[in-house]
Amino acid sequence: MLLKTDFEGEGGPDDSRVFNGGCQPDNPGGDCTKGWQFVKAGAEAEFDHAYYMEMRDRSGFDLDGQGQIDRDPIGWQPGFYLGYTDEAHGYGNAGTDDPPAQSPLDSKPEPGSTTPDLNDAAFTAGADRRLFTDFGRGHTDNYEDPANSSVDPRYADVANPWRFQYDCLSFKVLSLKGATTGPSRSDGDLSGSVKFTIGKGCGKFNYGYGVPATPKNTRPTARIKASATTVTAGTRVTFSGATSTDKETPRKLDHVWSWDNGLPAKDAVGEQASHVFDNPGTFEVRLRVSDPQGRFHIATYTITVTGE
Ligand SMILES: [Ca+2]
Ligand SMILES: [Ca+2]
Ligand SMILES: [Ca+2]
Repeated sequence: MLLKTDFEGEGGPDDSRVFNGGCQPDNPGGDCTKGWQFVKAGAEAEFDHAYYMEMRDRSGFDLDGQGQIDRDPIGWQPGFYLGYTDEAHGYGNAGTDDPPAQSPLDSKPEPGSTTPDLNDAAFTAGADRRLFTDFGRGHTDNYEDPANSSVDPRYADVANPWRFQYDCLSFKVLSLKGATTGPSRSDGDLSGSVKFTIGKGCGKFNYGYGVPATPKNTRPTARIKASATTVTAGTRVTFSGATSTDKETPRKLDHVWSWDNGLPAKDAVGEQASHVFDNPGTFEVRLRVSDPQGRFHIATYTITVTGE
């Protein structure tokens, strides 16, 4: 057997079994062999399933294209545009099964209709076009969602309404200025004030711009080894802190010793140190080990010194 995996509970993009293909060095992007691409089949896809919002003074095919028919008057009304996309479902508002994969959400929807009036889709400061919410009973848009049989009482005759009940987004258009069509220059003159409420139903999407979280630094663990535990006065005892550890930087640690019953003295530094105990008594040797970020740990070791 060469490979046995379900690619769900194991593996990853760095898995050596995931071969990403290769390109010839003198023509990157041109002559490439096809390879595997790692997809987390068991996890939620990082496709866009999202609302897109923008102030639209005009729509590309309406200000000059006039409702896509050059004899028609200008159709699309300026305002606050709310677009919905579900890349996992596909692309476009045609060619996919209902409901659309991308579609403007309609400020004055006609649930169940496959030929809705989208010229009034934009939200405006008008009393009947200023609110959107997917909280509670939510928003029900044009078209149908065959996968949904939960009828919206507001549109009781639609058996399979396309309902938005994500507890994610709610907004109210407070005011709009420049809300006539045009001018024809590309930046338009539309501006507005919109109040948003964002709920717990909104997911997170990683566009790759975030700063990666730096892993948390842990403190070292100080350890002391000594050449003796009980000595006679005047004997040199050697100490080693070499078995001290640190998860992140085990080779970059500072060692500070104190011989004098733990007083905060810097009697010696370095991984190895030694000391002559001249007087009888019990001495607590301390080793303070710190990492480059300043996190530290202290170990103690008791030396008993007897009279000569
Ligand atoms: Ca409409
Ligand atoms: Ca305008
Ligand atoms: Ca550390």
